Amino acid sequence: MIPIKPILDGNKRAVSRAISLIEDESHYASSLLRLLYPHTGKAFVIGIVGPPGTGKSSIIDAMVRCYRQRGAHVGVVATDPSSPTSGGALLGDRLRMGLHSLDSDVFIRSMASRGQSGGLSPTTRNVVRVMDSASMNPIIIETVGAGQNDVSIASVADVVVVVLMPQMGDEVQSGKAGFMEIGDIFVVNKADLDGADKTISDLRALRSDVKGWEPPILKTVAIGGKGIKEMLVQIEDCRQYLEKKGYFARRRMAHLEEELLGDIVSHWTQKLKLRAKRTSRFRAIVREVVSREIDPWRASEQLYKELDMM
Ligand SMILES: Nc1nc2c(ncn2[C@@H]2O[C@H](COP(=O)(O)OP(=O)(O)O)[C@@H](O)[C@H]2O)c(=O)[nH]1
Ligand SMILES: [Mg+2]
Repeated sequence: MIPIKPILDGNKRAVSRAISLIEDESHYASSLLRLLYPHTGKAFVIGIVGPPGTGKSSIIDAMVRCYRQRGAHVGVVATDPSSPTSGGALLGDRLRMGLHSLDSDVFIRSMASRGQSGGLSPTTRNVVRVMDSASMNPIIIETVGAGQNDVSIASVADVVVVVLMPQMGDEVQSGKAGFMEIGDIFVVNKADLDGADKTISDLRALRSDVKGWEPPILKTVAIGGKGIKEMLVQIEDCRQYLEKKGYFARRRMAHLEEELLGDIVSHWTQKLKLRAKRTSRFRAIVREVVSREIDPWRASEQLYKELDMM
């Protein structure tokens, strides 16, 4: 049994070990999470999402600096640890270069990102929970994708900040990448480069105000920290707006619903696969499909009916 007290006390090594267990899907992980769960739900979770190279890690670096000045214990989960092709540096490296590594109240963890759309790994939620139980607050998550096929940042974070930059590809600016739907706040970073105003007006045309909240569009220059304080004010305003309207709690409830449904579906999928394979009819019908006696669609329909009655 793993003692939870050191984790709750915020011992970095204990937190780190707990996260490794979760990533390795160790059988200790679920019993540990059960014990930690009652101690979670306190942290404000901020999602920072955007294409590689837009400056998310640099923004987080500047955010951490601001939060540390206020004495907060900050947790960071980076699911885009390396994007060498786009010029994005390792977040860990970037932060290690700064003073944060000497700071015992900042905890940074990099994780492999999943899938082509760059969504979050299903374990990200639980990694956040460990940090939350260790009283880290806020917790910042960095990810490259809107996660159409994986867990979306919008189903883990309380508030989502989309980071773009000038001169970006049409695909992103036309909203096809799925960022427009999930952003509570839009940031055009690298505002020191040409074309920032063009990106802002493109965004303005695409932005949709969800339930009365008109997502603000801000300019930042992460290197040097310009605009970061204003961004934190907007994040706080957004949170207050959501809380006042009751949307904050509703979002969290929706996140849990999605998680539970996802779990049920994956359990059932496993169970049904095993069940289907065990039936003698399954082998027989596969042979019939192979010999063209029956088509795959009718075959699955028939099998489904039989399994449904079991
Ligand atoms: N000119 C300029 N470069 C920046 C700015 N912010 C970040 N960068 C650079 O852009 C590159 C990618 O930044 P990074 O934070 O790793 O991006 P990420 O992939 O979104 O995490 C790095 O070389 C940064 O130094 C900025 O505001 N202006
Ligand atoms: Mg990065």
